[in-house]
Amino acid sequence: MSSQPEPVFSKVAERDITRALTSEFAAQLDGCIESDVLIAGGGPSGLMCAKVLAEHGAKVLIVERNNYLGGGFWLGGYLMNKAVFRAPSNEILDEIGVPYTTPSVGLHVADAPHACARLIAAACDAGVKIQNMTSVEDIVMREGHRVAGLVINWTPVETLPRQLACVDPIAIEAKVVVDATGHDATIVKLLEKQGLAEVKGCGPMWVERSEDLVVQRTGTVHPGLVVIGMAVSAVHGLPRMGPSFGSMLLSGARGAEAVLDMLQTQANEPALLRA
Ligand code: 48H
Repeated sequence: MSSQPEPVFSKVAERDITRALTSEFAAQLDGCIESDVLIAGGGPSGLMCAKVLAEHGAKVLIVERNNYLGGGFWLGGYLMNKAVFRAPSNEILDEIGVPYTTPSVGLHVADAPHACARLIAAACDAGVKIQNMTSVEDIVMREGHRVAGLVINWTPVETLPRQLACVDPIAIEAKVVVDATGHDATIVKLLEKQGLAEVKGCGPMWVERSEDLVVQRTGTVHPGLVVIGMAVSAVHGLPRMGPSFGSMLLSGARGAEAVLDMLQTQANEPALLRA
């Protein structure tokens, strides 16, 4: 008679798994109802911004409508899985441990999936929380028109016919909101609907000008709202840069500086948060 082999895995039943998931999920969502910073969009600019902010001790949540983070960073250019980084943005690749080649002075090429995976890991390691499969539907506004949070819903809800899925969203609050939704500039477009902002749309490609301009124009567009990454191009009508991703990383880092300044100002003048 053959004896049963020793089990490999710990003794866990289905109910244990379901309970573990629901309690961890509830705890995470509860912990994210109020954050220092909410970042809409988990592409390269949003991930970079979140990483820097979390490294400075801020409580950061990324709200991402896809089931994966990384946005357009996974593919690089033309489905070739390679992404270009112009100096000095390769210093960020060094910092997060992404190998790259240097075909000519100041021009660096990395495997996009490797760079993307490392950036996601760096953001998670820094303590950034992630709510994926979650779409931003609207913004929370306070008197004085300060952006004070995001209205979110499960992504599948927006893809179902209205008569099947009339699910009300929920709101989460933050001291500062960041629009990192890429070409869509979703959060600024929501302000545009209220007549409080304008989204001009990206201009034609001109890499040399666009990357500098994106970083230079990164910053506050409305009280409580910072715009980073490709959303900066869309808002200000800047030229695009194609598969050159350095400006997305540097814009994320510059946006983090703008957020930290805003958090500092609010800490010095707490009445701003109540306004
Ligand atoms: C939740 C949302 C919502 C929403 C969108 O497109 P991304 O990669 O954006 P960036 O700015 O970090 O990077 C841009 C880069 O990938 C790129 O496209 C470049 C450099 N193009 C150059 C050119 O010439 O075109 O990521 C945005 C993220 C995505 O993951 C979206 O799913 C997410 O935002 N998102 N998340 N709620 N309403 N809208």
